[in-house]
Parts: sequence; structure tokens; C-alpha cells
Amino acid sequence: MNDVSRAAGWRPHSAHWGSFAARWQDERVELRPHPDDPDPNAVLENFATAPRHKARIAQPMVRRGWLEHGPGPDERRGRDDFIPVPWNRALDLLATELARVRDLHGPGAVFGGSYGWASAGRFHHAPGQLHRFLNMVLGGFVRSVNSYSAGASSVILPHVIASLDAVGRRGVTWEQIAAHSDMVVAFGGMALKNSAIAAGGVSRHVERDAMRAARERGARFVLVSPLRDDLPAEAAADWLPVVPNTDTALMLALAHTLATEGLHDRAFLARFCAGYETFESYLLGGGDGQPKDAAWAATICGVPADAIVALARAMAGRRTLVTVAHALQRAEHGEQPVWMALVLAAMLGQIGLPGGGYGYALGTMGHYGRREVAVPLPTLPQGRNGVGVFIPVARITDMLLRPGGSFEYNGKRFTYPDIRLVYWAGGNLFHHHQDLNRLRGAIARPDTWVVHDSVWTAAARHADIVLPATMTLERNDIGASSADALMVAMHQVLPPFAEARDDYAIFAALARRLGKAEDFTEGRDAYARTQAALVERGGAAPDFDVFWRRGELLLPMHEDDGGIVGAFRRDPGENPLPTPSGRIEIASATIAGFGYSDCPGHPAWLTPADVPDARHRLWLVANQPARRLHSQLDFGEHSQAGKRRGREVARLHPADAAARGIADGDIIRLFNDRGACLAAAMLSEDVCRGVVHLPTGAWYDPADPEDAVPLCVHGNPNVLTRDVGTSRLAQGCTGQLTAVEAVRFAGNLPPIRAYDPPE
Ligand code: PGD
Repeated sequence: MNDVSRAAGWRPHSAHWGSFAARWQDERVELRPHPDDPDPNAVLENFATAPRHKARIAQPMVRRGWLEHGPGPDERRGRDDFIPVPWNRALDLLATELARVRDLHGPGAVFGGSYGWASAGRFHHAPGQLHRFLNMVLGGFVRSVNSYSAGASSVILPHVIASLDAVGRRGVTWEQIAAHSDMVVAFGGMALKNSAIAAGGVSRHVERDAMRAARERGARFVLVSPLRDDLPAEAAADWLPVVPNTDTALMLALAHTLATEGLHDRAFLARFCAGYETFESYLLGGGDGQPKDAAWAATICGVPADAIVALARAMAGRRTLVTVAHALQRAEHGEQPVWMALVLAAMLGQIGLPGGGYGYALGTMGHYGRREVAVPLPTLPQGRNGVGVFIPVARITDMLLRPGGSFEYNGKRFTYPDIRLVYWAGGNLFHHHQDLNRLRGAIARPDTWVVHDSVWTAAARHADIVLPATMTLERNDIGASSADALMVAMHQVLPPFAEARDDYAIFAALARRLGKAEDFTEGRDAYARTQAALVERGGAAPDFDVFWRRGELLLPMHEDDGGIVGAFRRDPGENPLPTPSGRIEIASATIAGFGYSDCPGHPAWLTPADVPDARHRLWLVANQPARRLHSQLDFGEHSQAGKRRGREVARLHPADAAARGIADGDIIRLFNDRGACLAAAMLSEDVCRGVVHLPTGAWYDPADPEDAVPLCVHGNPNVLTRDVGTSRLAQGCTGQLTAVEAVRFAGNLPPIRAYDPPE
């Protein structure tokens, strides 16, 4: 950034949705995307009026019931009013409560899993700050493992090929697709709204141009999805509309065609894979007597048999890339499409070659399909967690409802801990978790629930102690992501709102009260690690002050060499995969040994339990939103411009709408046995028949919080989704899909109050 811009008030900054310069003028954030970004993200516009929005939390607040009666289980969470308290009082109360729980029950009674994306700055990363605080000051906490994004894939991939990061972050790149792919078959697509986002920031959005370049070179894209817009116009894809959660059947039929027509690469399977014979026997009908052929799959997935056969033939004998979106594994048996796509790619024999093979999660976030940064990023050390207990992240409700109960995960049996205090910073549980009415019951269980956030999310409204955090624009930080060369000196753009404080300052004040100030505040020079690595490589390693003044630094990146999968392909003897066989596991003795019927020893079609029925005839697709990241800044101008009559938009096919007397723009009620929400109908032929598409991120807005099962008047799909793990193997979140029904809503339209501060 030059001196003229700086003098005019512009400051470099970064968000998960892009790097930019900003200044605070006339109560608005003015923004300029980074000049090197070829395809800037309009989600940046949500910042404009966000810093002084009424949804901001102005001061520390304590729930009346907790303040008057002290800690304890309480159904009033989310229903009670709040009392403002001065900072010192709030911190004293919280420090006393933390000490009480630690002394009475031990740190193993504190849940600090606190899932959430928070903000892009690596120092002020709220969950990281919380974990460090709990480790250094309390001695540890019950943690969560894996993510809502990739719960199933992060567990199955290491069994069958390599870690999620090794496959997704250092495998097939967009550069390779632009230069080498002949055909890209994208299960779940690669929507630009998803790759426009990356945790820690993304300074150059390259995906649109890469698809355009591949297409112009003659590459063919095929989209397999219930939604036509899961690939951008630049890909000019052939769209195969598919019944949700049936991709595995379709992939099996593609594999069947390859096997029975002799189109599979036997040499590749013999040299690089283990277990093909076991799988082929199942594929051809061994065991259940059902060949997994195109005619069989057509009745399940809705793609005509001749189209399946034609696609299989087209995929064979050329540089074909099979990609699978995260979305497919955020569903019942979500492990299966991840594994089966790998097997399909193995049969095509292109794995490890540039632009071919298997692209798990490509296009799902800006992290994937790029080279990786070759030096460690500036992150804050987390300390040592003295509590060895964990849950798979999406099992939070189960944990709170069934202390002492057992669960299975990745071949072992574990016990849920008895949690007395829950501490959340940087996530919105009412955005990310499923079956919110069940969750509300679980939230009543612990003694104390603490939330730091900058805004009154539903998660904050359900807490006992709510502490106002600064927004990213209100503090200095460093933005960096392992998939982006640009490290950004994130300068403060405007003063903090009201009494908001940085999470770090809050934890430091608590640590002081608990007699551990120095343990928490020492060793904070996060930049030094990156600088030392740069020096070691002999590259430019400016001092922190120089970096800060310049506003950014380009970090070195790894070669585009396909990572460990590329190395394996070049020499499997020298570079075996980190699987038990050292090869791609088409059948896994380890997984078979777990004895899980919901995740057997090779990929298989497992009929899901959660499917539309006579009462709920539609599939709900609850995917990532286009106009914001998750629930963040849902009140922002860009997000709001996408709503109709203040509600989130639900798209459905004109034929499904007509059958229900629903017109474009009508308010509809979506419901099933778990809950109901309102949304504004948009009719679209880009949505498969039998599907209603309601993205996530509209803030939960119960018509009457006193109800056990209130209507969400705004359109949060997680009142409808199921809180059941993908399988016993991974216990991932299944929030992407469920069965619902839709009717026109004829009542008086309730107001949206989600952004109003509580009484
Ligand atoms: P966000 O809206 O990003 O959602 O779930 P996640 O909880 O990450 O929440 C981040 C919160 O952090 C916001 O409330 C924001 O205000 C707050 N915040 C930001 N910066 C700071 C800060 O500096 N300090 C503090 N204290 N707070 C801060 C996302 C999760 O949702 C994900 S990753 C996925 S992939 C899942 N996807 C689906 C899905 O596909 N379908 C359904 N139905 N449900 C999903 N949920 C999951």
C-alpha cells in the first residue's frame, strides 16, 4: 500500500472472503479488493455498515436467571432476559465460576471444543485464544475433533489414501486443470461461492479463470448435482441432475460399466491399489446377487441408464479428473461417495498424473487445488491440553444429553464426559449444528454457558455470560492461509464498538484473576516463526516493522508436484502411501475389522434411512450460502439484498411449486417432525424436481422462544436437519440433506427480530 492511500485513511486488511484495503468514512466501511485479485468476492460488501449495526453486543451481559440463582442447569437459557454488568464484575463472576468448576469437577468438566470459523487474523483467532487460555490457565479442556466441513472425509481418507490435507491441499491444482484435464466429472460441483472463501483469507480467486481456460482448451465438464448452478457458466458443463444422496449408486454403475466393458486400467489397479478383487466381486453382484449396473443405479439416482453408460465410456482412456465436494459427505453414509469416487478414479488409472485422477474437495473452499505455502504461518502456540477427552465435533448435543453414555468412533468405543461449563468463542452453534430444537434441550444441561461474540447470534442469546468481542476491522492482526502466498498485515480500520474488547484482552484479564497472567501472555511473537523459516530458506525475511509498514508479504510456495500422491505415482516403492498396504485401499481390512454395517470394508451402496416419504415429499438441500460466509454478517447489505420480504430464499422447481399451489415470491413453511421454518419461495428450473434448496446462514429467529418447538420465521434450515452422525466410523455432521414438506404460509407474516439485541 502506498503512502498516498495510507494518508487518505486506507488500511490493508483481510477476511476469510478476500484481501482488501478499507477505510472508515461517514459511518461506513469503504472497501477496495486487493488489486491482484482477478475475481474479487462481493461478500466483502457485507462489511459496509456492519461495525455499528444494532446486532453488535455493546457491553458484557449476564442472563438474569444465572445472576439471580447462580450456576446450574436451566431451561430458561434462550428465553430469559439479560442484565448489563460492568466489565470488572463480569470478569470477576466468570473467573470465580471457572475456578469453582475446576476445583470441584476438574478441567475435564469444561467443554472448550468451541467450533467456529471466527475471523481471518491468525493471532486473534478466537477458538485458538480460548484453547490456549484453557490449557495454560485451567490445565486443559474437553476438545472436539474434526470439522463440520469434512467430518466424514477427514476420517476415511487416511484409511484409504492419505490425509485430507495431503489429498485436497497438495494434489490436483487449478493450474493443472487449466493445462491438462480432458474431462472433469464434478460430483457436487465446484461452485464459486464456496471456493471464494478460505479460512485465514484468500487474496486471489483463481477458480473461474482456471475453468474458463480448461474449457477453452477443449476440456469437458460434467456436473452431477441436484443444483445446476454448482458449476459456473464458464465451465459450460453438461448437467446430470441426481437424486440427493445417491451419488454412490451412480459411481458404482460407472465402475460397473468400466469393469464389464474392460475399460478399467488393470495395470494401475494391480500396481497402485489393494483390494480391487474384493470390491469387484461386490460390484458384479457377489454377496447380494445384485450387479451394480446402470439399470440398477438409474432407479436409485434418477440418471438414465444410457447416460450412465455413455459417461463411463467417455471417462475412460483420457485425462479424467473425478472431484467430490465436501457437501456429499455431509450426509448419511457420507464416507461412501468419498471412497467410491477414489475407487472410480483408480479404475480410470489417472491418479497422480497432472490434472487427472481424484480431486477430493476441489472447489469446496479456496484452500484446495492450490500450491501450499512452504513456511509455517504465524500462529499462536496452544499449550498442552492435560485432558485427554474428546468428542467428534458434531456430537455436542449427544454429549450434553448423555453424560457417561458411550459412542463409537473410528474403531473404538468412548464415553461422553459430564460437562459443567461450556465456553464458546468464534463460532455460532445455532448456525452450524443440526436439529436446533434438540440442541436447545441440551443447552439447558450444563451449569454455565459462556460466549464471546461481536454480535447477538442465537448462540450468544442462549448463553449465561456474554462478553462483547471486537470485530476484525477493530484490531491489528496478521492474515495468512496455508494455500495463499499473501500474508497480510491487517491494520485496524476503526475504533472498537462500545465496550467491545479483543478476545485476547478478555482472556488475559481472566488469566490475571486466576493467577496465571504470565502463562497466558508469554511467547506471543507469532511472526518470529515465519521469519525464522524464511531466513532458513535464504529468502527475504523482513523484520516485523517492515512487514507491518508494507502491509503484506509474499511467502514462498511448494512446487506443483502433486504432493505425496504425485510422488507415489512416480515411484510407489520409494514413496508408499501412508495406508496399511502403502497403496490406495479399494478394500480396507482395517475398516472391515471394525465391523460397522454403516461403513463396511469397501465402498458400497447403503440405503439411507432419511429419505422423503408420503408426509415429507421433498429433499431439502441445505448448503453453503452465496451472499455471506456461514452466518457471518447475515445482517450485512449484500446478504440482506438476497432475501425476499426479509426471509431467506428457498428455491424449488416450478412443477413442485405448482403441485402445492406455491407461486414465486410466496412465503412458504418448510417442516418435518423436528421443526419448521419460513422462507420466501423462488421458482427455478436450476433445481432438480423433488428438491427444495435453502442455504444455511439465516440467523435463527424463533417466533416464540417459550415454545418447545418454535417456528423459525427467518429460514434457518438447521431446525429441520437431523442430528445423526454419518456413520460409526466418522460421526460426521449430516446437515446437508433431509426430508421436508413445503406449504404456502397464509398467516400474518411475523417480524424478523433476529438482529434486535435481547431485552
Ligand atoms: P460462522 O457463522 O462462521 O459459523 O459454522 P461456524 O460456527 O463457523 O460463525 C462464526 C462466529 O464467530 C460468528 O458468529 C462471528 O460473529 C464470530 N466471530 C467472528 N470473529 C470473531 C472474533 O474475533 N471473536 C469472537 N469471539 N467471535 C468472532 C460453520 C459450519 O456450519 C461449517 S464450517 C460447515 S461446513 C457446516 N455446513 C453446514 C451445511 O452444509 N448444512 C447445514 N445444515 N449446516 C451446516 N453447518 C456447518
